[in-house]
Amino acid sequence: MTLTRRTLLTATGAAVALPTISAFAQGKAEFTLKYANNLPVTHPMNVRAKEMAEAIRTDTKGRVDLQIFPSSQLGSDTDMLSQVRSGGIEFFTLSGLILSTLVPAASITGIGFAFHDYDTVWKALDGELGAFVRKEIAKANLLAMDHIWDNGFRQITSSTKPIQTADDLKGFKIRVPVSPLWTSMFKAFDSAPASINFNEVYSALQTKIVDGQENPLAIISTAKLNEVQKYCSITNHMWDGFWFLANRRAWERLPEDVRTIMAKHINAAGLKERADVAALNANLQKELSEKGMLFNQAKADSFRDRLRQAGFYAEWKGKYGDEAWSLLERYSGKLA
Ligand code: X2X
Repeated sequence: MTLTRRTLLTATGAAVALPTISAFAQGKAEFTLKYANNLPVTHPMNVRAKEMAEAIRTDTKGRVDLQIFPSSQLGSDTDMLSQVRSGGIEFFTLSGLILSTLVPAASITGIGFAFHDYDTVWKALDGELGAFVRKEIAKANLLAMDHIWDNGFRQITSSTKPIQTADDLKGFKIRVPVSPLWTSMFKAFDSAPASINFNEVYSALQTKIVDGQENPLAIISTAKLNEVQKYCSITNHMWDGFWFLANRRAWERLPEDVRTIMAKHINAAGLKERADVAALNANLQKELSEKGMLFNQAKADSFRDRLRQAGFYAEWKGKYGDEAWSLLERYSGKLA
């Protein structure tokens, strides 16, 4: 029998289409993948991730079932980082600063007061600074998607007093994420930083193990930290984002067409999440005030000057090296 173009197409079409349709109908996917994160389901990260998983299921015709595990259900950030490295989970979103426990260069985007505004952040992160960090991440056998997701500019909350100037941070018991850069920064302010994973922050604040913490308003609100914190000081002391990480072996095992569809939807969801978070961070002050939080605008200069005096910038420039530092300063302007 000679195969005409028409019969060949029908044959392949049928062979591909039949199992796919029945798999879709039974809800049995060819690839079941886990994506874990540390944020509440109500945060834009999880809202956009849910849409993204649906779009991936539809566009792969049911071949991919991306299961989402929010709220540190699978463990702390430290635990989930181990799991994405071993392949226990395939995807994980993590702050570059926490990732720096594995990839030291990844914390460079969180240097205090480096970015003036979101415009500069996205220029840097979607530009050469982001490309540099992604290359460093790849050396650790993890893959970072093109577009980092937003966490936001961070603000300091407290149960004891408003933070107005750098002096108010002296001796202040503040929770910081598990990351050398965060600890170093608050040591430069003469605070007493305690490294605590996010899944334990609410109870650490509630039981007064620490008096304060720092996070963007979108997290303060969705994680209800205002229930256990009275004051919120707008410091904008650093920007933070979440790299969308994949276990490299798991990613490379996926067929190329599946990878293309997934990367497209993950990156698109990240861009939508950025817009959501920026809008929330701009508007939540009113809502949180109505719930009783007391806001104040801190004096950014006093914090920046203190970091400079304490040798914070010089120290980290030495750690990252001149090349990486000048890449940062291309976007931030002169820091040290
Ligand atoms: O742990 C935090 O404070 C958080 C949620 O902002 C990060 O993931 C860095």
